Amino acid sequence: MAEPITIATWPFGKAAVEAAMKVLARGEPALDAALAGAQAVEDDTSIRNSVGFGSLPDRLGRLTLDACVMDGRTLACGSVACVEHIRHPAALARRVMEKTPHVMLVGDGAKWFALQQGFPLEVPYTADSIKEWLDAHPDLKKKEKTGKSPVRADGAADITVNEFNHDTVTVLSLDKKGHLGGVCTTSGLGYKLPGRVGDSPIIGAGLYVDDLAGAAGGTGVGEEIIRIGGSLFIAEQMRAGKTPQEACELACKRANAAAGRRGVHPARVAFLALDPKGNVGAACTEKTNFKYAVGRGDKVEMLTAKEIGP
Ligand code: SD4
Repeated sequence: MAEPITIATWPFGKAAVEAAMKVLARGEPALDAALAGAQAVEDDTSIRNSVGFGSLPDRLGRLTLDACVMDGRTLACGSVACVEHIRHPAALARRVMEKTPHVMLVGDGAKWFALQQGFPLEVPYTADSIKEWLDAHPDLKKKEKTGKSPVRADGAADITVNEFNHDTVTVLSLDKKGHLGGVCTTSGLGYKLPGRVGDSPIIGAGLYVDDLAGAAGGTGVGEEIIRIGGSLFIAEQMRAGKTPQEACELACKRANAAAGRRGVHPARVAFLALDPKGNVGAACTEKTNFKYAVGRGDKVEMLTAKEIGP
């Protein structure tokens, strides 16, 4: 019997951990727990700039969501990307895993599949999220100054990640039977270009879970995480004997080095990891200020990850 444990990204990860730990306490599987945790955050529209409905839309004001799930027992996985009007993309990703021969469905295809599976189509915007988009949209601001066209679909220059602009919850759980499960769900970077997909729904980038190695997840600038295959990299480091902490630090170094080759520093990414024995690790690149939640028994702790320089 393993001691159940759940870890999750960012301060809102606390709600995810609390929900997941209740499921684990009943002896249920890690993937069910991680999904319950992710859904608790998807459902909370009060968390500013958070995951799911109520979070920051793309440049055209459309909210498109990305999510994936992975079961460490079998490497079964499922994913949806750029899906609109679905409140629970992580649950939809699980349906892709369970009901189709595929791993990933995107855009309208994912939405049609959701309808087929009985998911309701819903309006994802809240009064606050619309106001925030209007206030912060860079092109609309430009219009105030220049009077020119308010919305452009080109140019990604303004894509930023800072400690106030986080919208991804990654939840990793270890259940009583010693199995690992993981879920990642996000609205992606705020003001992204329409159609943009980050690391979060990409198995091996935003999430990887293998009972024989460990579970890992990423958050931050998805482009940098995709470039290094962040979560698979960490899982492979654990498979080769590194601790979760060492593996996350190595991934940050690699991300910084890769970003540095394009003259970018730091990469602005963060990783967290959990091994099959219940050891936890987390690290972030400089200036990322990554906080994460760890639940063991009935305690939930908020921790700050170590920052890794070049
Ligand atoms: C993305 N990695 O879409 C996500 C963003 C994120 O906290 O993690 N924000 O690139």
